[in-house]
Amino acid sequence: MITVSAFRWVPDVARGLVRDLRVRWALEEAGLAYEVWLIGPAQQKSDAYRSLQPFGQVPAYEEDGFVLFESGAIIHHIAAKSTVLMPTDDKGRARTLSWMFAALNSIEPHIDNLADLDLFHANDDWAKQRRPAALQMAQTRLDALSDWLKDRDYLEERFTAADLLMTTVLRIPRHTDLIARMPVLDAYRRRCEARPAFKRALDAQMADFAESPQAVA
Ligand SMILES: N[C@@H](CCC(=O)N[C@@H](CS)C(=O)NCC(=O)O)C(=O)O
Repeated sequence: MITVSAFRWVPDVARGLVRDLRVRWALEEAGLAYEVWLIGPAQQKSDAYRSLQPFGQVPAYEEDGFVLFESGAIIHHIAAKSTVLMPTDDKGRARTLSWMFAALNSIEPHIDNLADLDLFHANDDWAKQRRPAALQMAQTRLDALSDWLKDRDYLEERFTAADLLMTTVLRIPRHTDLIARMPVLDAYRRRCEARPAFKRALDAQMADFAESPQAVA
């Protein structure tokens, strides 16, 4: 059996964005059953949890005693089990991996940086000074992504694990109109989110939060 860790409770601003969503989505695409292990702050700090996820973050992934952490590595592992998520030829797999790294390494850090400024430091003077440059950097990367996608439905020939990761990255700045005012990226995000597996994964994450309306230890 596969088990994925997720937070029992997060504030509204994070619901639908927490990174276990990626793993749930990949498992849904691959048609693999899974259980969710809901954790709170006390478990996050525990030695037992840190032995699974060294930074105390979610998601952690366990499959019959085999443990993985880092959502990108987990998605890569799941994708290897599913032709829905990963091409079968060597070059196709390598191209998919390039785009998986691009999502997590070339785009997500700049999007995360902006979200961190906006959601956690909006009233700090240093953040107000930093924001224009952070926005410009995120915009530059998104412009390049938009250029790549302008004549394509997906990052490569068809939907892969790279599109799954990229979509979850593009969801992060939903508190802004950054993606909404980029028609190519907005249509791409919507195209990927229209997949039934995405809806099942999102519904499952939201249902777990609905079980715990209050912050808990
Ligand atoms: N690079 C990690 C990032 C995981 C991450 O940032 N998880 C967040 C939730 S989306 C978390 O656990 N935050 C709590 C913390 O960092 O203490 C991954 O992709 O798995």
